[in-house]
Amino acid sequence: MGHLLSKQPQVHVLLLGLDNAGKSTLLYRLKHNAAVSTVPTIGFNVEMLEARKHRKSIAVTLWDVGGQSRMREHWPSFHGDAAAVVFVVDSADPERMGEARRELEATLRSEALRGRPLVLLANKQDVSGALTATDLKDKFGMRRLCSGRDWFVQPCSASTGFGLEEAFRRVVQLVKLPSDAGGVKENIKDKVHHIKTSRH
Ligand code: G3D
Ligand code: MG
Repeated sequence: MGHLLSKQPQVHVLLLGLDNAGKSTLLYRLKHNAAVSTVPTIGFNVEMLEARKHRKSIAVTLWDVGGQSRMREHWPSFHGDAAAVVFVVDSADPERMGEARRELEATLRSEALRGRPLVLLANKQDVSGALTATDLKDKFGMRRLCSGRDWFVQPCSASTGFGLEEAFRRVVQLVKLPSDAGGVKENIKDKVHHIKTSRH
């Protein structure tokens, strides 16, 4: 398995959003549906999923780096490798929409993320009264915010699983494959090592 995986093209995807948006729930859901490998949590969660693109098998590593301030300093080091961003929004929490939008705007300002595709997840669609994907698209001013990159707004519920497959498929569709298909496991090990050593 390890041998096979190391030959696959690999892409890293950042899972971002405010605390309580549903990132960890989403990752847990996806893992139980499609994960092929896991790495223990060290202040963040990471899962590798298999997908198919251009008739090839690819490895998609999803990084839920956590919203805690002590992890934020590491975000730029993740940005450099990210092929796409998935930004999760709690659609049932209108009071934090402004904050979520500002966070997304700040993230997209990162030079390392320039031109990278964005999938905005309108999560918690199972909650009655939740804002719809169209509401979010308008509230966030996506067309303007995301000019210069591919983007998509997907309604979903990390709790029920609704829309998650579509969300993942969309991410796979939008990412560009790196020309270099190095060993993803080595990359994860390096990154975990970097974080562990720079925390103290
Ligand atoms: P985070 O990792 O982005 O901080 P979590 O968010 O995944 O920890 O989720 C925060 C809370 O929202 C959790 O509730 C979780 O169960 C809930 N949640 C996540 N996704 C959904 C969803 O799609 N629908 C609903 N109804 N709830 C969701 P608790 O109560 O455990 O804090
Ligand atoms: Mg979390």
